[in-house]
Amino acid sequence: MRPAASRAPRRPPPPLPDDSAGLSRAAVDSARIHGFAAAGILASARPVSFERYRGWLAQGLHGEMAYLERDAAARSSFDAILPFTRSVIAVARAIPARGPGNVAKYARGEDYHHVVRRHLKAVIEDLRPLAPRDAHFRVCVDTAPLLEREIAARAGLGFLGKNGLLVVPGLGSHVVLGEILTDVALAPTLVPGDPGADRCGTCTACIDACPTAAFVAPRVLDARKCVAYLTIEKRGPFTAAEEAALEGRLFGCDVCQDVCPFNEARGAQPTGPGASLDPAEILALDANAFRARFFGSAVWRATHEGLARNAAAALRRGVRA
Ligand code: B12
Repeated sequence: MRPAASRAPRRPPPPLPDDSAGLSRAAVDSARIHGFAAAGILASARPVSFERYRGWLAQGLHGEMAYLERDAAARSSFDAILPFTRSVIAVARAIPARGPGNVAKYARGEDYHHVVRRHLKAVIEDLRPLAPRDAHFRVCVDTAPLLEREIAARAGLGFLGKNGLLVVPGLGSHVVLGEILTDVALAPTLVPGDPGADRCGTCTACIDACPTAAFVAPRVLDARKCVAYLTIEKRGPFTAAEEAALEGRLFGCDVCQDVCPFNEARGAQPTGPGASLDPAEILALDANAFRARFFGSAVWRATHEGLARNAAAALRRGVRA
């Protein structure tokens, strides 16, 4: 996850389009055609959760994820990514929420960064002929310094559950997010109600089920305890307590989503390909074999050493694939 420095030159934005509402509709329709489950438009505005983000960092809840500190300031304005950003097209793509396994669902199959990027580029191609000639577009998926869940909620894609994740009504939280920043003025999606409102009521299933009690409060995650952080982002050896908490998981964790009633809509699904890795096989991979197997998969992020460490921890607990 590298901070994305702005590459676009600082030149004046294009003239306002004649029909910003029509362009917005075209963007949302195109996103649907290209397989996104939800899409909406946010008019460029200062993020509302930037101070919250800074507070989270100040408490050290991000652990070793130094990149979140390095490019923190860039999250206070879209212009750090694309000068004169006027609108953000926000999308959510459903991930196949298939069955249990020791690999988190979002990481099974082709790397979602590639999938979302490819389809957002297709959306841009659809929009270019309709947009002013000098328009700029910039695709972002996960790695840019953006507060993606805030953008999605404010663009009307859904709301934030107590597990901190964006829930798309009728679909649930098993989605990944992406954005197109543009200097074209698009009509924003009208969002009924407060996008930050708590829609979970008295339910605390995610907080109660977290295997490491990683939620400090509803929507506030101590990433240092989260199994996703431990298995993907943390470098170096585990403590005994961390190792015990993994319960054989090799990459990421879905517990706070699997227990969420908003995810029941998609029902139980049979386990699909890539759900589990055999820890013994993983331990036997050398660096070249790791590359051959995981380059182009989200699992690559864990690194060869990290995944081998996770596999060794699973084997010590007697967990097989
Ligand atoms: C760092 C990171 C992690 C870290 C820290 C997680 C975290 N909760 O912050 C770790 C490695 C632990 C992690 C784990 C996971 N991650 Co992650 N992660 C990110 C990343 C890169 C940055 C998140 C961040 O800024 N955190 C900072 C803190 C301050 O966030 P926060 O306290 O939750 O507050 C945010 C929101 O709650 C919201 N908010 C809070 N209050 C309010 C109020 C209002 C009014 C509004 C509008 C918004 C709002 O805004 C805040 C800032 O964004 C994003 C991509 C991105 N660029 O945004 C993906 C992202 C959040 N991760 C994602 C995924 C899929 C996961 C996992 C499910 C993967 C897995 N299965 O193992 C787990 C889920 C763990 C969890 N319950 O959070 C998806 C989430 C999709 C969704 N449905 O929301 C994202 C958006 C990536 C993507 N492009 O799809 N992740």
